[in-house]
Amino acid sequence: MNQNLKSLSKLLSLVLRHKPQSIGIELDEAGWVNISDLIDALNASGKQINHELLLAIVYENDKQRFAISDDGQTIRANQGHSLDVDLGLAPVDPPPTLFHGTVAKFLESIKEHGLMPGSRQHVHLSADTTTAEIVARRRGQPIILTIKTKPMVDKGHQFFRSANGVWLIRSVPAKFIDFD
Ligand code: HQG
Repeated sequence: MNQNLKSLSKLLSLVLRHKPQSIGIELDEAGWVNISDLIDALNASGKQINHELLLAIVYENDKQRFAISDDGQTIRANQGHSLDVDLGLAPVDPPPTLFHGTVAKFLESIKEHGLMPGSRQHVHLSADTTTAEIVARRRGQPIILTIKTKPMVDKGHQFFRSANGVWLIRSVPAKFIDFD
């Protein structure tokens, strides 16, 4: 993906996950916005983008961060929202082990409070350690935490999987985290 597409993709993440008001649009309760309205608003705020470029950003995106509705009219972010949107995901049975990549400076707090979503709606987990490492490396030397999911499911915790394969959960109490 070239630099222009990358920076537009970052802007789309900002607008569709966190701050639609920054370009004067609103998302519906499930996080969708009309594609033409989005393009008009981006153009009005000085960003050069058209329908073709938007589709290129969506389909070439390394993490498939965005989804286009079946009728092709609307777009939303697949996960990562801080906005209170209802993605309409049904709870699914997780694999026995999931992973979370973090860094040393957060460990004490995670040991005390468990994994918390911070500004986002969910804690993000991954099914493989490689992905968890990539997530953690954004912040420094990766520390990979292992979460045994069965005891959590038994206690009624619900796991969701976003359209792009990220595991989402409201929180992970410390007792379910393997820190070794
Ligand atoms: C940490 C990117 C202190 C947590 C990535 C993490 C991912 C705590 C940070 C996606 C804590 C939150 C999400 C506690 C958790 N005390 N720190 N109790 N509980 N933390 O960015 O998982 O490129 O909200 O370990 O690739 O790092 O944007 O979550 O370090 O998939 O699509 O608090 O964002 O995807 O940070 O990353 P984030 P994350 P995109």
